[in-house]
Amino acid sequence: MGVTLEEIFDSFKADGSYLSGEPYGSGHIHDTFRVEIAEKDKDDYILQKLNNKVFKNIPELQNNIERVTIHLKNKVSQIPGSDIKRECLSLIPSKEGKSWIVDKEGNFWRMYIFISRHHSYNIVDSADKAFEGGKAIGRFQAMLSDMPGGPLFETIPWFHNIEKRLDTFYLKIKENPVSRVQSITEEIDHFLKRADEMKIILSLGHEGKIPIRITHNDTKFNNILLDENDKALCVIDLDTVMPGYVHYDFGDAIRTAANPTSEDETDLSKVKVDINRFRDYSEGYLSETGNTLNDTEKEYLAFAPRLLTYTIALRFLTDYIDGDNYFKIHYKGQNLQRARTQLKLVMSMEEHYEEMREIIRRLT
Ligand code: ADP
Ligand code: GN1
Ligand code: MG
Repeated sequence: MGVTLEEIFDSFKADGSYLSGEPYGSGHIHDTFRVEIAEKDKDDYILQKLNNKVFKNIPELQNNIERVTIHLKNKVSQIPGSDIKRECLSLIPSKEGKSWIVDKEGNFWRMYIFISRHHSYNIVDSADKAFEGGKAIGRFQAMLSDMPGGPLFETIPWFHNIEKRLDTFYLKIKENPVSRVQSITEEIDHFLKRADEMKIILSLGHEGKIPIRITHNDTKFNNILLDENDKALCVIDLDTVMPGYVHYDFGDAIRTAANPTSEDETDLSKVKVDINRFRDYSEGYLSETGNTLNDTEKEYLAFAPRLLTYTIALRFLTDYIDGDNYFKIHYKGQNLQRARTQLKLVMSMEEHYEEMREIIRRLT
């Protein structure tokens, strides 16, 4: 890279001097680095080179995150004993007073305080972790429910809109830009067969039966940080916080919290919904939101994991057909593997659907 991490770091008003910087985390979108500070008593930082192919309007994106983090900080600071630097993301202003910079190569960067002593899990292996994850997302939605200042900017238009996602899928199949369609007809059929039933959440929205709220929209479990005792700490990755249905957050979190394997597990016999983890997450989530959700929202919670797992599987396969332009991949064919793994999870959720509905009924 022509610009060094240290130069980027120096463009922000940090407290402390740069010691080292290393790639960090397993996000699929940005390039994330942890910056270690020479002084041991000072906070480390997270530097992110923002993906502006995915997020086309960085100033509006950052404006959203400024609004959201200010509001969350206000809420958290009212809780006695709270730890403001670890329970919400803290953006660091640049020396020019903005919350991002553009480097001499035209790349956008932002910086946060590194949340110390956190645990981040790609796979959830205990009841308590799932429960705490549910609590974190429930509380996050509750805290944002009275954010002032009008609707947030839609950082990715139609992000979870399954009709639009299907339109793009059909278009890419037709274009077949890198000649991969021939080899995945079986997977394509699985998506086509389920396309109609996936539109139910959108229909409920159009009919006015479920409200638009402020949602996170990317509640993969590794975006929920737990503390050193594995208690809910902080929800991160705020790029897609915008108007949405609660089902989007609930469904995406279950997709990861209740799958005992990785997102691209190759042994499909291991990929299935873990009903216990589903129950634990639901309990945590409903302990924070049970009083605010309406009856229709509750009734369709159990369907949400099927929709979100299907949607994200569809996006992985679309990206595979397109030649892997969106999600970061670490080996050839990873997007196809992710799509297959997620499809298998959809099927398992279908098999266990009645049990999932019963669990939600009992909890509400
Ligand atoms: P992406 O959109 O690429 O997933 P994220 O914002 O989720 O980017 O960041 C990637 C990873 O970096 C996270 O999963 C988490 O492990 C880590 N991370 C991000 N922000 C922080 C922070 N403020 N403190 C500690 N770790 C962080
Ligand atoms: C991306 O940014 P990250 O890695 O937390 C993606 C999500 C997908 C997820 C699949 C902005 O999440 O929508 O569900 O990968 N984020 C964006 O793992 O597209
Ligand atoms: Mg992330």
